[in-house]
Amino acid sequence: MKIAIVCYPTFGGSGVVATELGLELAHRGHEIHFITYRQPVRLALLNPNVHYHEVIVPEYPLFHYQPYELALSSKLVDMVKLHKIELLHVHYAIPHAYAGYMAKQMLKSEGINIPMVTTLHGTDITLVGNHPVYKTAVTFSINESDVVTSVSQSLKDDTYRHFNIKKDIHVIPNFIELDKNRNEKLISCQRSVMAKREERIITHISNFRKVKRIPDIIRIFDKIQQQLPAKLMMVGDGPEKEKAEQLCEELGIQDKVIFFGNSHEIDQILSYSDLFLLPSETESFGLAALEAMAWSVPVISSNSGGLPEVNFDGVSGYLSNVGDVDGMAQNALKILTDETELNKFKANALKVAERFDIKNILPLYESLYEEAINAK
Ligand code: GMT
Repeated sequence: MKIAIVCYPTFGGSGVVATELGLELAHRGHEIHFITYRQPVRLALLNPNVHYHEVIVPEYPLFHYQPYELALSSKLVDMVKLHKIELLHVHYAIPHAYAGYMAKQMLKSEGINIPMVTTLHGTDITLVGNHPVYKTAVTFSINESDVVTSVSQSLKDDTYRHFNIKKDIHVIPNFIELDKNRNEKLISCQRSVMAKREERIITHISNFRKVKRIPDIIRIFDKIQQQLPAKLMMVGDGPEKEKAEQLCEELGIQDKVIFFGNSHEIDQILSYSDLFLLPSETESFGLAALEAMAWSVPVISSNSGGLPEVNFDGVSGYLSNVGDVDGMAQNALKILTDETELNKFKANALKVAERFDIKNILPLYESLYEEAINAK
């Protein structure tokens, strides 16, 4: 199949999922066209089936807001015609489903009928899309999609709860590539640079937005490090980062917390981590938690949104109510203080992650694509 993928090219989970999906589809022989405003961070172009088309939005001083949706829909129409693309797969409803709908309409006027699959990722429904300013257009573009998917059952329920959606929503969970090339030598050498042998390594990865409850992470770690030697790896960047650095100073733990900023070395960092923290206010899926589990790292998380669908309480880690810093710290210590317990949780984390192997999930997308193309 010839498929166009529209996504955010940043470090965010929706862009990562879209990129990994496109790469694996290309690997399986499909022709994939990424259409976005910058090359996605995880996009490797060295595959003859992978194409990247940049959406350029010229700056014009008359516009207070540059019209990205307009440029994107034009680009979609041009690329569909040029490359005979058969299907659009847009990730994150805002504004991609809206631009995709416009592209479909323009193509229709030229006699080209192209199906659009919209994948809902979370904040496009729970935080941003739900805002009255966007709600009407988001509802419209979801209802006008040919196929709608969501990354968890929880997100599907939220979508029906918050929007007047008449379409069936297919749940296709996020996935992970388990058989990545794992270079043992590099990994062991990096661990010794980051922490002493006896120190447990605790990690958090996100875009440091309010929804991630960054201060909770610092406070949970503070409680852990009072009981055992530990280091905290904070990976990513965003509005809450500075406040987090200040809190570390106030608590006197700044020498035990490393702020990496946005890093391309996620796999290396996870490979030597002992525990992952994700106490988010809400999380439609929690891809970062799954990435950690794929490196045999148990997860301490909140029990909100889709997290219970990924992190199994008492198996791959523990879940607590949002804001229960004491409970999360106690659960973390249960895992970290006993070597046998830690090893049990590590093995379980990997076992649970195996359920989300890309090899099991990708065919679900492929069969939806085929259905949509055949239904044209
Ligand atoms: O977590 C974020 O703020 C980024 C956001 C995104 O759209 O990139 O992530 C959302 O999509 C990910 C991939 O499907 C999910 O794993 C995240 O749970 C979801 N984030 C939220 O629901 C807050």
